[in-house]
Amino acid sequence: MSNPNTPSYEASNIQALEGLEAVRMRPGMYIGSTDLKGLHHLVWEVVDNSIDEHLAGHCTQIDLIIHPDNKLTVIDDGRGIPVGQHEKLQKSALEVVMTVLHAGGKFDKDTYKVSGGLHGVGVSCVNALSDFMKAEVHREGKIWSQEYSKGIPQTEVAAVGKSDKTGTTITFHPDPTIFSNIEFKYEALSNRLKELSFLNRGLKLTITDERQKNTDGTFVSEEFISEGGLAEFVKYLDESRTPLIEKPIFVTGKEEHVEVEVALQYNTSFSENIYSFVNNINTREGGTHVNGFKMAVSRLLKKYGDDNNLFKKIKPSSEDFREGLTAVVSVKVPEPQFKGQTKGELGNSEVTGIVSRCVGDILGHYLEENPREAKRIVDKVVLAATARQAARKAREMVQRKNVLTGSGLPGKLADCASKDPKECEIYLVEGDSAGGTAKQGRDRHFQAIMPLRGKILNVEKALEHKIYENEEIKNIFTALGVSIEENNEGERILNTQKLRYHKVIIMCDADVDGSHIVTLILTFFFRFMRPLVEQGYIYIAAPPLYLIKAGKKFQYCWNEEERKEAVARLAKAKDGKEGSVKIQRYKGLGEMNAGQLWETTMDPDTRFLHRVSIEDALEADRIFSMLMGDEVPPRRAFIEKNARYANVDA
Ligand code: 0RA
Repeated sequence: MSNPNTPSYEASNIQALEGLEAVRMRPGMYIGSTDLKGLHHLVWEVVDNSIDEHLAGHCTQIDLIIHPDNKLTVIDDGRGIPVGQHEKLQKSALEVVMTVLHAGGKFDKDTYKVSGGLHGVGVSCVNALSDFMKAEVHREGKIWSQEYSKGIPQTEVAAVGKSDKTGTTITFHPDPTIFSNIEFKYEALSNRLKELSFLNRGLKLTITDERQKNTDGTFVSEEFISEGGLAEFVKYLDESRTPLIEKPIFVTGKEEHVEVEVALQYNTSFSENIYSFVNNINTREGGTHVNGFKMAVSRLLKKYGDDNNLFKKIKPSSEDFREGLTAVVSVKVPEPQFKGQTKGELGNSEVTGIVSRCVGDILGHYLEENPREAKRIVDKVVLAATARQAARKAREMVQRKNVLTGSGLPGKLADCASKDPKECEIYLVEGDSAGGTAKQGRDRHFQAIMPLRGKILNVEKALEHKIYENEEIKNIFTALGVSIEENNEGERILNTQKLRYHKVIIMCDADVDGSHIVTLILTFFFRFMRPLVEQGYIYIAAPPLYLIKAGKKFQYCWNEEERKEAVARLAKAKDGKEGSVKIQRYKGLGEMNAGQLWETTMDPDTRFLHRVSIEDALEADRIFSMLMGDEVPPRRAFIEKNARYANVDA
């Protein structure tokens, strides 16, 4: 009889198969979704394993290659996945790591694993969702290789050559029967690699896209390596803002196996931007590490201001201490607990005190040793507190006025008949004339229209109380039924309980000006109504770019591909000549009549709506600051880089 605690070779195979089958049956449970996000999740799952090798001190470079056939390769120079016999399961450890769910982890305990978060399901999960995968390991003087399909080994683990290096190379092809789209997005991958380079100082990350060539014939590629780490990250985030102090303040520390790294900088703007990470994973909802950070900032700045008699009659709220603050808080926690709706919030309570102490120590010394900088920061806090008092008065004026004027809805709003927010939509339309067309075209039962003059929404340089005096902004607040309130700590909270529409749809022209207006409006939402973005209420409408006509037949097109296809098809149906097909390029919404606007852009059965993610809004905010901010060089670089998009209209 064999030991019942030791599964036989057969039994272990059955277990592995059942695990893989579970992943294929319910991929969403393991990787969140099977859309583009889920697809990219596969990549991060593999990359995370290589980053773990780096965190353990064994890997200096990770290369990512996108192949033309939608295969993707991740190469690292770590120790290589062990290839020896796995005692219990009686097969190569490589095969175990690649095919047994949750077996991918290291066998040593002192490394920081990302498990427990969104990632950390193991490379076997990626294997299960790939119709092809190959692992190549350089280890013990040899190259070892094994191939898989849908997680099932297609070959034995075999030595296929000699090597004097160590490392792991994983290549996979996502299973097209699982994913709706298997085309990797270069931008998404390269943005995250850049972020990872800041978070892992000294680690070299490269990306090569074999689908795209430069003019000199080489493949499009980038290389990221950050010597400055988080301080450089903060500089990058604040590229287009004016810094208040010369260099970011940098904090590192370690307590009870928790590693803390923080960089912070104050700028002359009025917004607060805190990015936080746990074991390299973005914690969008913050958590105990961010709380610890905020506590330390308030505590130290308050003490400094009090000791030096800088506050006089003003009593700053905790938010006032963070106006114009950009910070990155990164912690490494051995066993992170994630909470919240999207598991984007760190829960480990011991981390609050650890971060607060580390930041407090270093910030305290910094303020004592740099009195000029300290004064500048505290003066900014005083300004924030003063402005907040003015803003409160302005807000109260606006909100009181609404009560006095009955319904208080803006005159420009063409409201819908339904009063059930769940079914109601509001279109924020750029320009009065397009607004008029939308009013005629809409289904007035559930669609409300509010014309906007987007350019007036320029919120970059305005003081907060000025913002509430802006007619367009007041209209948006009252039409949506949301208000800003203060809690006991003086923090501003967006009250969305009376939100009147569950879809807020931004509709602008499909040209460069229109996309600037979208950026502007998104930036406004990001800064003043962020919860609406986070809760998924904000959408962007997609008007068509072309109308293709041939005789009585016509077709709307949303991109170049569709246009080409439609021209060819309609020409064929008519007389075979492309010349007899008429192509109308829609530049503005104004070029469509009410019926056309309804059928292409507003009819829920046929329209395309893009739901705005917090990442979209964040990027809009960055672009916006760059276009509107004080610093000219990044703006020029941005416009030059994006000139090719601008040409669409030329
Ligand atoms: C298990 C144990 C060890 C390393 C790895 C797995 C490992 C996994 C991946 C996945 C991608 N790259 C990787 N690199 C390493 C420790 C090996 C040792 O102790 O030598």
